[in-house]
Amino acid sequence: MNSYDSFRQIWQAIQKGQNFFVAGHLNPDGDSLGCTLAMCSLLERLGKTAYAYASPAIGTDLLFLPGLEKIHVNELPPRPRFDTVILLECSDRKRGGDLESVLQNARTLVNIDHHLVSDAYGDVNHIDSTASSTAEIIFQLFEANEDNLLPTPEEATCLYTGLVTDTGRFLHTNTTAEALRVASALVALGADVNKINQVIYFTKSYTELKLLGRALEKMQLRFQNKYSEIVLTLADFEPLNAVPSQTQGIVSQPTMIPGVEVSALIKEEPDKVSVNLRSRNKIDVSSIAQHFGGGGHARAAGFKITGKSVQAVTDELAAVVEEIISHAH
Ligand SMILES: [Mn+2]
Repeated sequence: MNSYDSFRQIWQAIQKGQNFFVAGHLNPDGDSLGCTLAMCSLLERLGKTAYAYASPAIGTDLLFLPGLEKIHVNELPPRPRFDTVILLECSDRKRGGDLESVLQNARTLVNIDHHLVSDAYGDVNHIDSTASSTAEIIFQLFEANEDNLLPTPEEATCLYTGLVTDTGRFLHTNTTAEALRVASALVALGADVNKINQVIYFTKSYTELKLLGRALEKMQLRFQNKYSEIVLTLADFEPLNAVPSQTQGIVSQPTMIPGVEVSALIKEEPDKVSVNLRSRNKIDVSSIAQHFGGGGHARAAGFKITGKSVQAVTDELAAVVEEIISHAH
């Protein structure tokens, strides 16, 4: 099915439904939240009702997003009966959390995603792994609409946030001509680029900067300096009163070192170990993440493990990375 067909099916699903449930993935990032908000705003403009959901929490750097107060954080509806459920950014039907009660009662399930390995679990699916972000796809969906509906300035701000965060401020290899074209169109439609840049990129707390310092201090290069490993334990977080979500951006730092192919940030959390992976250019880290039950993109991926020590996870990951690095040319 080409994208024209799936966009047409999505518009048909939007026209047919009245009550919508819209959600992105767990631990929502800028793309997930931006798309959820833009989609809800669009649905409301069309006279529909939309229940926006995110779980378990929203990062402080995303609280500026227009319409954020409409999101039900960690709060599922008491009577989960919706005509249509729109899942964004969810490579499988569990990525949004425990939504089975909502999904099973929905008449139509729409799945819109750009992840490399994504199940076509919806009644209507639009999966495009060439898209930089789901925000890029949502903008294309607008363009595929026959009534000349365009994003409002607020919706444009939400979608631009998805684009700028998923492309790492237009620095990652997914910064395609199409990504830039969509970004340009969103700016023309009134996306508040200055505010987005100020809040997301030019604001860091004292704690976050101290944590960055601690992380860089602990960075180790292994396997002919092709693998960078940073392990942050509870003993690193506690003295700073820091939480694992305050490590954003840290994992990308080591990939600036020439020769480093894979960077891993391994975080000990009270109930699990979570790992972020980045690749400089050759190695597909999503396949490494999948090995451990996680997922993501070729250049950015991650996974979480419960019931294992941080040392065990560190060792198992290193063994997998060593194997892959030794076979990469
Ligand atoms: Mn995304």
